[in-house]
Amino acid sequence: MIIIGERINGMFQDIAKAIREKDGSVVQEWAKKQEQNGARYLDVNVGPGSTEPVETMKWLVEETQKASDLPLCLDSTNYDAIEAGLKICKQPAMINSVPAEAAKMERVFTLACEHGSEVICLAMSEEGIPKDSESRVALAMELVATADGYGVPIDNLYIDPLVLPCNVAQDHGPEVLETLRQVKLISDPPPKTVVGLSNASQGTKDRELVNRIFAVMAMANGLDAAIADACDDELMAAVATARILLNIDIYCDSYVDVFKQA
Ligand code: THG
Repeated sequence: MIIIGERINGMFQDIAKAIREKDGSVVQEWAKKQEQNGARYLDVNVGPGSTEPVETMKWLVEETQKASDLPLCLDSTNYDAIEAGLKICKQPAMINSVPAEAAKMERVFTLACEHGSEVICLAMSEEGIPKDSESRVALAMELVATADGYGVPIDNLYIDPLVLPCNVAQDHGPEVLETLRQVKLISDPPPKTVVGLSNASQGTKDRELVNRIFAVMAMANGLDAAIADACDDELMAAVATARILLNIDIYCDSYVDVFKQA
């Protein structure tokens, strides 16, 4: 499983402050720190309630790219902000994200074709997030079929079954895991899968424990990527260990260090 570092997000107080004060050093530090700790992509999100999402996205992308060459995961529901970000990304990016809604799929899949982007596809529609795995998988199939119609290669698609906090939506947990399994059966080759890992633990007492346990459970069900806290060493060690136990990496005595350096 690859880690998409979650930390450059205006949801965090220090990033919100950096945005307000146009202090790029904070963004650059998080970019470097996450890369050093094993992140393979960096999520970039202007945060909720941004007054100028397009300008802020451009600024965050520029500051991030000053400090890291990792590909970016442009995280916004504002597609003008995504497009502005894509135009200045130095290498192909990931668009985060699109739900199964016709007008949004048209905009995002067209952008993805123009820019050679990967796309995170959300298992939700106008009606919201369904509970049962069958409905989530049906939405995933709709997204995959529609992307194909626009010419987006299946290798560029990540299905996100949508993780909700376990303290308020406990019954969704098994449905998310089952969706991860079933998505691998909908096409050959199948799309990849991704989750927003820290969602699982929002509002819970021992967040890091919830995150790392859910991470390895999801990996056992075929999870390919997670937007997660790359600076949580216990999480990164759990992921490295699960990769060994799932026979994804070859065992060596220092595999946790190797995972970070890879
Ligand atoms: N799927 C996709 N993209 C996503 C998500 C997803 N992007 C955003 C989010 N979910 C993943 N990123 C985060 C980032 C932070 C937190 C959770 C998920 C988080 N933040 C602290 C909180 O809410 O308690 C607040 C910050 C602070 O400590 O100041 O938990 O699911 N495709």
